[in-house]
Amino acid sequence: MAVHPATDTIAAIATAPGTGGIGIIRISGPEALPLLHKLFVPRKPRSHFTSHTLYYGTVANRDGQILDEALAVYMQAPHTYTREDVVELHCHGSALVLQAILRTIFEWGGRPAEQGEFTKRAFLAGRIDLTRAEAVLDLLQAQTEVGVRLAANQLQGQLFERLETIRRQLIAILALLEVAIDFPDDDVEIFNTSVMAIQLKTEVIAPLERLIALAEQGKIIREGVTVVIAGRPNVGKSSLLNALLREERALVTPLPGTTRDTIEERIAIHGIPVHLIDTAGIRMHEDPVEALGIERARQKLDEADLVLFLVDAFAGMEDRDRELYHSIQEKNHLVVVNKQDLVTDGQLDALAKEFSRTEIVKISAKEEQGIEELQEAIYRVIVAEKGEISEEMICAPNTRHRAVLAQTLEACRKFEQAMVAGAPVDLLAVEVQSALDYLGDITGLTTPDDVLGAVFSQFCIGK
Ligand SMILES: Nc1nc2c(ncn2[C@@H]2O[C@H](COP(=O)(O)OP(=O)(O)OP(=O)(O)O)[C@@H](O)[C@H]2O)c(=O)[nH]1
Ligand SMILES: [Mg+2]
Repeated sequence: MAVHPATDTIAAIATAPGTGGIGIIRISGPEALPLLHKLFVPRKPRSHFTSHTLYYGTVANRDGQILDEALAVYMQAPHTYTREDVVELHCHGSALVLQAILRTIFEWGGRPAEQGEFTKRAFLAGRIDLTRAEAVLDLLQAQTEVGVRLAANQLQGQLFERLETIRRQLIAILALLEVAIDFPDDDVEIFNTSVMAIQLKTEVIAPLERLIALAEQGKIIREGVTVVIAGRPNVGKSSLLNALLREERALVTPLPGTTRDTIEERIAIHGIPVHLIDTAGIRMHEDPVEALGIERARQKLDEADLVLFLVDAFAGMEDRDRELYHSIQEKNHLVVVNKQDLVTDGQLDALAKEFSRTEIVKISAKEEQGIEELQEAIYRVIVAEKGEISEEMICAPNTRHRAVLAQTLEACRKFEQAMVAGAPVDLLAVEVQSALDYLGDITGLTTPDDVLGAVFSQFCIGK
């Protein structure tokens, strides 16, 4: 990719919004060092800043008014995140102070960084490929530890390596085809269709299919699953939500109809982000507010990847339970019998007979019994549905990659068909070239600007 060094200097607050212990302002571009001289007064006066060294001093505005104490570091290109000159000011965390410093930088000629612009510059300078740039984004957004590992691996380029291997194979095939185009009358057979077909299948099509399957599985690590707790009023849904969260998040009372709206929280089960939803107990009701809550509960049931159908062991199965159970039976579900602390084993067994065909999990949300077993059961159902979490998934492609991989695969299949049909070599070469173009979209080697814009606009400012 052609590299045009940026002529302007960008700046932004690089730390998360809000008041923290420290706040970091990052400046990148040709004016970074001159800006440092204008803004920052080191405690020991000096005319020169050594690269990658931390200096203590004060930051002042254009009138010389001191805004904050800070640590400053100048990092000389190209050994920086953006490969440009970079300056970082580590200030106190106050948002007001950081804003004031930033304003001063803009007055001195810097300009506000756009979302993801630092990472975009790193990409444009050729320091990282697009899969790595996206990994930075994933790292920032990762919801669980496994998600962090997935992004970190992508950052190290594991996905990039796998794509490169496929790309090199396609280039080798294209090279052969081009020789055949250049020497049409040669007696020697330059390429053998059946050999090439096998090579295409094993070295290109199969790995592409594998990556697409991985992207499907990786989705659960990136996006997680939705688990909805459902049941009639008072069975202990909110108590279960609290037990799974290990905090008193939802109101719990002995009165039926306590939860009137859905409550959504996130937990992680073996690295899978679980979007947990407590719902209003479903029953016929005149109260318009509760009726709305029940309507919403039904909507959430439709979106659920898994429904936890909760039954009260003490009250036993009533017609209302059976009705609700009937309506969710087609969905992925687990029967959870709550309040086991209030009944004997004999009563539990009798209740279990109602669900002779499904596994049931017995818990006491109030006494926090059986919660771990329930988590294991949830994990088993998710994995049965979505596939095991494997080490390989750690370099799973994201949704954008998946779409492009599918296009690449389609182009390869077209090439395969054309080859089998005995199409002329120049036509074959066109198909291979289009597969290569698609693949380039993923790593950014030939990515059009609009794709780049879409990728980098998801970043926060300062990254
Ligand atoms: N003994 C016992 N009581 C429980 C258990 N789980 C919940 N309860 C009690 O059952 C009552 C209802 O609990 P909630 O968690 O509010 O029930 P809910 O299903 O969310 O009720 P709605 O929001 O009204 O639909 C409360 O008094 C809880 O303390 C349990 O495992 N054992
Ligand atoms: Mg409730």
